[in-house]
Amino acid sequence: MTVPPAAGLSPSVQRLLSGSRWRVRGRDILLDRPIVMGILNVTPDSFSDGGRYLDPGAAIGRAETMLAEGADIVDVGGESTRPQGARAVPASDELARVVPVVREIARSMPALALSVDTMKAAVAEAVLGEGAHIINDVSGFRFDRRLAQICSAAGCGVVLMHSRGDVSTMATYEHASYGDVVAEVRAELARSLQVASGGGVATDRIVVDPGLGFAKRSTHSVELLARLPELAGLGRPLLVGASRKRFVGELSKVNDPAGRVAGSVGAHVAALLAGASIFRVHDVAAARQALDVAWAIMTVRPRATGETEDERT
Ligand code: HH2
Repeated sequence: MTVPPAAGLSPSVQRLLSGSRWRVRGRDILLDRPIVMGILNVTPDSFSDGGRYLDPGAAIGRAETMLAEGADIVDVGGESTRPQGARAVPASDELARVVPVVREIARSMPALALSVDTMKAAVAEAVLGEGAHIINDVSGFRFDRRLAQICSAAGCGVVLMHSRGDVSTMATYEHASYGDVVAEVRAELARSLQVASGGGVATDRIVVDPGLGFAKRSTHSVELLARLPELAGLGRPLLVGASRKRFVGELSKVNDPAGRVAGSVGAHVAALLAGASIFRVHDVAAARQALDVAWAIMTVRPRATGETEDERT
């Protein structure tokens, strides 16, 4: 008896298994299993881990731990967008924070794909020169149009995240009024995709992200997660950043971001079931374990009528 390998699997699993890959600089990231992106904030003021990894030695140690815990990508950020009182950081400060860390991770941890969370062309240029593979722009190419040309020239991977407003307001509710949040996020991400392709970025280098918590109330973030398959219509793999976010705290009634690990894992698994491929997380070991177990269960092919154990294997 022959049964096509994907028969009986859900559309989101079939999409994830359809041989898709994210082409980043110098390598392909195969999307045939959940991809874990570990967060490394080298900032004094990030909402959940601000100040912990500002020292380059501490940051490198954290990257080593995340690699050992199963991270595929590490995302280094030098500018916080936290909900209360985030301020734009001058490029010189951001560079001083991220460059030494990026340089050392690129040298000593080649197994990690290296992403840098920045909205500035000058920072992107510098870190790509140090060996970064991916630029993660939470403005979705809204702020600095030169980013698209720089990413195109470097052939790096790009994360286009949905947000509204500027650095000081993008994680607040100031711009959080929507008719249909999913339709509007989808349309605004489509504009970011146009800017990227206008700047020459190849489509297969781009992933999109609904930007949970960015100009979104908790109800918006939850609805986006529930209706994630509608964003798959943009034709690009989906990255989701639910980790320790305010909506997880509100749903679980946990104030301290560090106490939201289990709730975050619940959101990651729900996002995987809805078709997300890449998960930006603080707690790598917990995410890796949960996503791998969920994925193993999701990819068991249902038994065809009359099919025996021998025929299945
Ligand atoms: N969330 C944050 C920062 N960067 N990038 C992507 N692609 N998706 C996200 O959801 C996302 C992101 C905010 O979280 P964090 O880095 O922990 O905090 P802060 O902005 O305070 O540094």
